[in-house]
Formats: sequence, structure tokens, C-alpha cells
Amino acid sequence: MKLYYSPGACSLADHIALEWIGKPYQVERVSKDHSKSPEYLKINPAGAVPALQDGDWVLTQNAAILNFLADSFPESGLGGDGSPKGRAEVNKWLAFANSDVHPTFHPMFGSTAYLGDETAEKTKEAARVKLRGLFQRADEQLVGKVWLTGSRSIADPYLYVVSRWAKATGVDLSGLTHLDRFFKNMEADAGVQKALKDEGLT
Ligand SMILES: N[C@@H](CCC(=O)N[C@@H](CS)C(=O)NCC(=O)O)C(=O)O
Repeated sequence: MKLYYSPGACSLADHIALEWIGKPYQVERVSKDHSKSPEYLKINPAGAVPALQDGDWVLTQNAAILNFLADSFPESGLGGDGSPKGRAEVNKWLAFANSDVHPTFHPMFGSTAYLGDETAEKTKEAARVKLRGLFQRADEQLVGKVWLTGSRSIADPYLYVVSRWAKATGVDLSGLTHLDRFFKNMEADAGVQKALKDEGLT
């Protein structure tokens, strides 16, 4: 399998999951310019990462990729406890990270410039307020838990990635002690450290 990634992007979640799975895989870094090249658009017509290639088959959309990894390597336990409810909990928190938190960062990454807010400061500030509320929910979920759903899953690296973005973009995470503990545990994890190192982030 080969993961197409950009350093620190949402593809870092897949990179960490691949490390946790522990089977051989390859990575290919996709630069901003290359992501819009005809060659890469054949891999992902959205010009985005992640994309996962398995033989001549390519899968895009992060939630699909993470679920595919969990299903391909059930022994990793990354898809939950094996029960339908356990899997649904994992997908609920994966959707939270991928569909609620991730898009709220768009103003910070310049993708709402079409709104005509020249400095984008108002839009960014509104996003920071909304993000504080979302991270508060994750913090509440982590009360008494090491992992989002009780056991390590594909949702955890996604929460870690968006938490990194929050720190980098000035989202107020003060007082979110459970989230802070989760973040520090992730940073201390050998698989997370390997993925960060491979992406040139340490
Ligand atoms: N819905 C897609 C979104 C992927 C996405 O937003 N990727 C970002 C990096 S985190 C990207 O490559 N953006 C570049 C672009 O869209 O031009 C998914 O979940 O995979």
C-alpha cells in the first residue's frame, strides 16, 4: 500500500494508523504544486491528500481510507471492539473529526477567501470560537478515557491531527485538560513519533 500525504495534513491520521498496524507500507509526499498536476489528479481528482493506492486500485476520502485500513487489518483493533455499536462509536468520532472539526479550519487555510473578507480575520475569529466549542466536546468525551472510544481506534489520530492544527492556528484550548492529556499521550506514542519524523515534523 502507498499513502500519498502532505506533511501535517489530515493524511497524517492515515500515516499514524499505518504505523499502528505495523505492516509494510510506502509513502509519497505530495507538494502543493504536484497536488494539482495532471499526474496527481489521476490519483485524486480533488487534488487533495490523502489517497491510498493498493495495487492498481486507489481510494480517496479520509474516512473511507481509515475504515478500509481498520477492516483490512482487523487484528489492529482500530475499528472498535467488534460489535456494531463499538464500530458506530468509532465512526461517530471519526465523523466528528472529519466532517465537523476539519472543515471548520477552512478559513485558517485560506479556502474561504471567496467570501471577500480581505484579511479573513473576522472569518478566522468566528472559526476559532466554533472550534473551541468542538474541542470542548472532545474534552468531555475524554473524561476518564485514554482514547476517544475507550480503546485505540482510527478516530484518535484524526483528533490528534486537528488538535495540532488548533495549536498552530491559535484556537483557545485552555482548560481542556483531558484533551491536553490525550495530546501528550499521542505525542509520546512510538507510532506517532515515527510518522511525524517521516513527514519531517520533528
Ligand atoms: N474530504 C476530503 C478532504 C481532504 C482535504 O481537505 N485534504 C487537504 C489536506 S488536510 C488537502 O489536500 N487540501 C488541498 C486542496 O484541497 O486543494 C477527505 O476527507 O479526504
